[in-house]
Amino acid sequence: MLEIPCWIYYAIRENVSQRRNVKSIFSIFQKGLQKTATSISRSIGGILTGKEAWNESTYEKLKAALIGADFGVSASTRIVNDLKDRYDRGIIKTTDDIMETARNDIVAMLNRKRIDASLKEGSLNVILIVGVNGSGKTTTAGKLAYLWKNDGKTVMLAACDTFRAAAVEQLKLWAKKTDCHVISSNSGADPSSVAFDAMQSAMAKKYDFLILDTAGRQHTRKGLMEELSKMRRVISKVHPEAPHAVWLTIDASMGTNALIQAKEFLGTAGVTGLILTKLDGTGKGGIVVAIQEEYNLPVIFVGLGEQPEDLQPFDPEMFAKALFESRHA
Ligand SMILES: Nc1nc2c(ncn2[C@@H]2O[C@H](COP(=O)(O)OP(=O)(O)OP(=O)(O)O)[C@@H](O)[C@H]2O)c(=O)[nH]1
Ligand SMILES: [Mg+2]
Repeated sequence: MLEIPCWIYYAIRENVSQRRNVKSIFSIFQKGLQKTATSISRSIGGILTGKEAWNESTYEKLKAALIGADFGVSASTRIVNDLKDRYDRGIIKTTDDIMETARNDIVAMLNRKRIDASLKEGSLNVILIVGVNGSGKTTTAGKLAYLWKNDGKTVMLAACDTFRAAAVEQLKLWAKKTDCHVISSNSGADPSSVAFDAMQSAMAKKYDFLILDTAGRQHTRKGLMEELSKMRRVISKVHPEAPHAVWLTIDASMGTNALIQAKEFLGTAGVTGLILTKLDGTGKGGIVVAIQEEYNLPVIFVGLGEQPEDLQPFDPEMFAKALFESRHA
């Protein structure tokens, strides 16, 4: 089973009891994944036209439909092989059966990945948010602050993107919206010095969470990637266990480029988990599966829309159910 740290679930389940329920969380997944779900149901729905027997062409079309939604060759092949096996054994025969099999296979694949649940309740958790330009780092930092504040936790934000003045203002807006303290400096300051100040302040004031927003950087820019390593070193000098998590935000519409980004950041920034953003804006949400299959990196959160509550802890069951609904029936 995927071991999501229990505090993440607490964060969301507590919210649930106060304001929402599992059904409405599922509706966020459903709405956010609508484009991918529609593209899947269109492409798979048209494959079985009559009562004819399934053949190689059926399987090729099924595989192409899955690859078209960015599930990746490996996951798509596994699902199609499973479909073939089940059809040959007479267990399945309809489009509904295809959807159900794919749904179950995907849940099984996603649940196979384990994560190091090293984040704790009752002490400071330092989260470093990294990623390429425009991938959703600042918005995600703000949405995480929103989520944890609603759970009654104390959250500090640190504007370590000192590259763009607008970035500090953007984070300050989130701090205001979520009623969180923000540490910032002048534009052009060393991001590591902002991180250092924020670390000292969050520790002294016994915050539950410190979320560090960083500047966007292309994974190909060596100097900027080394800047991240320096930040990590400075942070760990203040607290040997920090950062407790390094989360890479990836724009879900990036396709295979997302896989390349993940690889580079994994190497230099010590990424411990992924946040797939903007899933609502793409018909290729299968990338969530492809990226977990390719690297042993768990998807921790998914961005399913523009609203603060649209950042959700990743739930394989809800994800697969939202994608493989039998809408055509
Ligand atoms: N629809 C949608 N939009 C999102 C999501 N996450 C982020 N965005 C939008 O994506 C755009 C870029 O987000 P930012 O948070 O500024 O990205 P960033 O990585 O901080 O950008 P830089 O700091 O410039 O590297 C903004 O317009 C956000 O509103 C999401 O899950 N869904
Ligand atoms: Mg930003």
